[in-house]
Amino acid sequence: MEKNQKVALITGITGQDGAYLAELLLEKGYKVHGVKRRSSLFNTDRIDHLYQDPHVDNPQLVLHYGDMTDSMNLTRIIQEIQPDEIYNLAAMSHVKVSFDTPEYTANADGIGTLRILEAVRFLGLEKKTKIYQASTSELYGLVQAVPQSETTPFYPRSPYAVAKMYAYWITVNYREAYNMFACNGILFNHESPLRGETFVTRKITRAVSKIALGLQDKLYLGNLDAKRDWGHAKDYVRMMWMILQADQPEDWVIATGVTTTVRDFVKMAFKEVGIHLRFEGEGVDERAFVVSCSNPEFQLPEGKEIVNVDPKYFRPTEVDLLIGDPTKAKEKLGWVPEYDLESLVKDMMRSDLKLMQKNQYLKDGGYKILNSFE
Ligand code: NDP
Ligand code: GDR
Repeated sequence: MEKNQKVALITGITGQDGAYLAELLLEKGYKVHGVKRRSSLFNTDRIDHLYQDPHVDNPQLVLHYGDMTDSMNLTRIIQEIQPDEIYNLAAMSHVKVSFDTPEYTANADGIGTLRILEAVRFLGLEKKTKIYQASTSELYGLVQAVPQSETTPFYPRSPYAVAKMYAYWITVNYREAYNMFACNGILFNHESPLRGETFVTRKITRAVSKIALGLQDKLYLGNLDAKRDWGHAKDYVRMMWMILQADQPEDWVIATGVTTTVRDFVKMAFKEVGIHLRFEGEGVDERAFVVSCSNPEFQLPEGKEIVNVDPKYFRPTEVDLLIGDPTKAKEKLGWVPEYDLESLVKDMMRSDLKLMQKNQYLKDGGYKILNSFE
C-alpha cells in the first residue's frame, strides 16, 4: 500500500449509496474495504463494474463477509484494516418492511451503529478513525416545522425511524463522551438508476418503462399524497465524504429544499416517455388514465386506466411531508448539487427504459418475462 493512502470501510457497500460512494472514494485514491452479506445469490450487481481480481497485488477494493448484527465480526474487520474513515451505510432501509421486521431493524440499524462505534473505541482508534452515520429525514416523521433543519425536533413514525433515532443519538453521544470524529448526515430521500426496486421512485420508473413497452398493464401504488424532497444519490454521497473532511465533527442536513407529491413524480415519469395522464377520484378510488401519447413507438390508447391505488402499500403511520433546509451544508461546506428533480427523473427513466428494452428483445425472442415480488 502507498504511504499516506487513506483507507475507508463502507458497510452497506452493495446498496445504492455504497456503490456510488465506493466509486467516488476509489477515484479519490482511497483503498476501499466493504462489508457484504452472505447471500444464496450474487448480491454485488451494483459494484461489479468496480471488481478487482483479489489475486493481483494490492487490490484497491476488498470485500469482507460481515453483518451489522455480529459484533465480533465487525470488530475483527476494523482491527484488520485500521480504517481512517468508516461510512456506516448498512441498514434494513425499507420503512414499510420495518413494520414487519421491527426487532431485526432495531438490531441492524440501531444496535448495529453502536457496534461500529464501540469497536472503534475498544480498539483504541478514537483518534484515528472518523465515522459517518447514515441518518435520515425519517427522524422528523410527524411534521413539527418546515423546512426541516439540523435544529428541527424529531418525531419518528416507524420502527425504522426509531432505530435510526437511536443510531443518531448514540453517534452524538460517542462524539461528546469520547471525543470521536463521529457525524450524522441527515439525508433526505435520494434516488438514482441504482435505487432499490421497491422504493417508490424506482418502482415508478420501472413500471412506466414496462407499461410504455407493453410489458406491464398497470402500476399499483399506495399513498399518492405523500410529499418527499428527492435528490440524486451521486450528489449525496459526495456530501458524505465532505462531512468527514470538515474541520469539526458535526451533524448535517442534506436535501434539495423542494418537495413533490408521489402523484407528481408519476406524472413526470410518464411525461418523459410522451404519455400524459389525468388523475381522478380520491383515496383508494383514485386512478389515472392516458390523456394522450405523443410517442408513436408506444401504443397506449387514450382513456386507458394505468395507475390504481392498492391499500396494501399504505403504512400504519405515514410521514406526510418532508422538505429539507440544506443551508448549513451549502454555506459551511460549499456543497452544490448537480441534479434537480427533472434531471433525476430523466436519468432514472433513461436507464430503466434501456433495461426494459432488453427485456422486450428477450420477449420478442420467445423468452417469458417474469415479474418480481415487491
Ligand atoms: P440500500 O437498501 O440500497 O442498501 C443497504 C445496504 O445495507 C445494502 O448493502 C445491504 O446489503 C446492507 N445491509 C442491510 N442489512 C445489513 C446487515 N444486517 N448487515 C450488513 N449489511 C446490511 O440503502 P441506500 O443505499 O439507499 O441507503 C444507505 C443508507 O442510508 C441506509 O442506512 C439508509 O437507511 C440510509 N438512508 C438512505 C436514504 C435514501 O434516500 N436512500 C436517505 C437517508 C438515509 P444487501 O445488498 O445484502 O441487502
Ligand atoms: P421512504 O421511501 O419511505 O421515504 O424511505 P419510499 O420510496 O419507500 O416511500 C416514499 C413515499 O412514497 C409512498 N408510496 C410508496 N412507497 C413505496 N415504497 N411503494 C409504493 O407502492 C408506494 N406508494 C406510495 C410511501 O408511503 C412514502 O410516503 C426512504 C428510504 O430510503 C429510507 O431508508 C430513507 O431513510 C428515507 O427514504 C429518507
